[in-house]
Amino acid sequence: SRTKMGFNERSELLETSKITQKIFKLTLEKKSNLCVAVDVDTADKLLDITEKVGPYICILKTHIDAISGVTEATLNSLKLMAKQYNFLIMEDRKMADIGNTVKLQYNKIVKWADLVTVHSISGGMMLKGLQEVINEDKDLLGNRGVFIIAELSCDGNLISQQYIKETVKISEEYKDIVVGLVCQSDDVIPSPSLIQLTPGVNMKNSEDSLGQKYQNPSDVILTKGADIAVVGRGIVQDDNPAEAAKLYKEWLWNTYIERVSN
Ligand code: 5FU
Repeated sequence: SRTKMGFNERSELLETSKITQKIFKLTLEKKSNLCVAVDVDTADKLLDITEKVGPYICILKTHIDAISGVTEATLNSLKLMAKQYNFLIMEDRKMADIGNTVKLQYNKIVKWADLVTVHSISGGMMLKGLQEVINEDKDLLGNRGVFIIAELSCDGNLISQQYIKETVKISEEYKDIVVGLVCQSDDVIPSPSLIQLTPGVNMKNSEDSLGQKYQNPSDVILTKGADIAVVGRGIVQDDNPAEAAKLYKEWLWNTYIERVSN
């Protein structure tokens, strides 16, 4: 099964896309399957936290529209740090509109973010819009990828079993750009060539006051099937974000090793 296979083996599968291979390779090089959600409110904090957690992460996840003061220079600094510390940048935009609109939005994001998230609500044509943006530029081919939201971590969300099934189908139709699914359980992703990204991870809390549900690093990797775990406030709001990132990184990676070695 997918969860028993190592990232190395999965990266060598014929159906694994170039950009997915790049992610697998990066996790193995850094021994990190930690994605940090830098949910802060200013550009200065964004760069400050990124500098601190950079050495420990495979992906840095942003909600750039929630951060004030972000300029071209901010995005350039972010890209430089991504190079320096060897991580990918993902804009958690959760695009959800018709193909043409999504294409316009993605034209901006594609310049600085390696990865982007989308909702499948509008169906496959939206993915086609993204594919067109990527195919227009030779340098982007194989260097840009999409995570599709199949499940949400929050209480009371409206996603149904049927919606999840249809979402998986779409992900398989656009395998050249879809690197994986954002989901909460190990039975959503059928193919070892796709990555399970799972948010809602925290060692100290089990929920927040607005419906977020947390699991600890062991559970999320061992029983919920996450390949890469997303941690936000557990790291960003810690007194020492670098130490916290290191702790989460080691716990998550050791659990992944445990999962694939028995
Ligand atoms: F798709 C999802 C989801 O189902 N749950 C999430 O929490 C995305 N997220 C994001 O992960 C959310 O928008 C935050 O950026 C992050 C979780 O942050 P936390 O501080 O660890 O709760």
